[in-house]
Amino acid sequence: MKKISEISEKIIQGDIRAIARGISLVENGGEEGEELLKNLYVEGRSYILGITGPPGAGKSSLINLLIDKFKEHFNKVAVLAIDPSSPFTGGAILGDRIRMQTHTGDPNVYIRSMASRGHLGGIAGATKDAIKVVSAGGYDLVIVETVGVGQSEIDVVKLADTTVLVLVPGLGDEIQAMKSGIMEIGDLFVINKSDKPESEKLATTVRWIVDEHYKDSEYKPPIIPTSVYKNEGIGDAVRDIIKHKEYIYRTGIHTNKIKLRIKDDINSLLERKLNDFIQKHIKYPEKIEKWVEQVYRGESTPFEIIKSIHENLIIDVKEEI
Ligand SMILES: Nc1nc2c(ncn2[C@@H]2O[C@H](COP(=O)(O)OP(=O)(O)OP(=O)(O)O)[C@@H](O)[C@H]2O)c(=O)[nH]1
Ligand SMILES: [Mg+2]
Repeated sequence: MKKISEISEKIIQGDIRAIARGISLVENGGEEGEELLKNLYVEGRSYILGITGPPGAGKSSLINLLIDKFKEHFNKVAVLAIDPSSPFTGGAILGDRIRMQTHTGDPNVYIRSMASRGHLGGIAGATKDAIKVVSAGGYDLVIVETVGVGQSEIDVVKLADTTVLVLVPGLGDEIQAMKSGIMEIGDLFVINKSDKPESEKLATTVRWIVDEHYKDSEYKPPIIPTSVYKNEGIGDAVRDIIKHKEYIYRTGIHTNKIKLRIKDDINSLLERKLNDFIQKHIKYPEKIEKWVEQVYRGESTPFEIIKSIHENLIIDVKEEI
């Protein structure tokens, strides 16, 4: 296998195969992935667009059309389609490939389906690392597609600079559920399949909820009707996405987002390193079973065990950091 330093070098040069390899390495969440990220750490270099919404809303079909328009604003576009490996969204990976295949063969468009595999940080952790790989590879726009509205999707949404929530007519109760919270994650609301008759009613409902929710704020999310079938509204969506981008850059929101991500990177790395240290130095794998037995037999409690570990640990810090 190629050395990690060689793969890193090639990723930075924009080599597609190295980028694909790099994403697989970080998906696996092992030491090689960490080594790679050490070589290519970047934050804030690419603009990250999250596209989320219920299954079958037309997210992939929309992205396929958006990419063409985005080429006027960005040099290279990467799409990471997140597959939460849930049985409810079966076939998503194949569907995404087919729906976005217009761009196969275009060296400036990279489309990849993501899985979490062994990553400790779950799908959000794997996505976060994959964003760094494509970012280091020179993709100045990274689009992250996620399905649904569960916690893991919300975690993924937090990685984005701008989030588009795609809704479609016929959701019924889902809109009710969205009133409480989900509405907060959309910086823009796209009402797709507006070729369908009920779509206007949905747009009105969403407008009402958004107006209520954002009545005191400077930024009010736009509501954009689109139809992939009729190729309508795509230009409007791109225009409003770029407007949001400009808004967050102008107001310092973007800077804050980046600093938060950096803080998160430091914290999770520190946590992992401390955990590794503990596992290594207190012979954790050998002792854990013994401790479990002690607690099970009522001879100790988790608190007492931690106390005795703590009393026996001598951590020497060379200097104030
Ligand atoms: N009528 C109509 N159908 C659409 C439109 N956009 C997409 N579709 C159809 O909706 C279906 C789902 O489209 P996808 O693009 O795969 O939707 P998705 O949100 O990416 O789906 P998942 O990734 O599986 O959640 C496909 O059959 C599309 O052809 C639209 O504007 N109007
Ligand atoms: Mg899709």
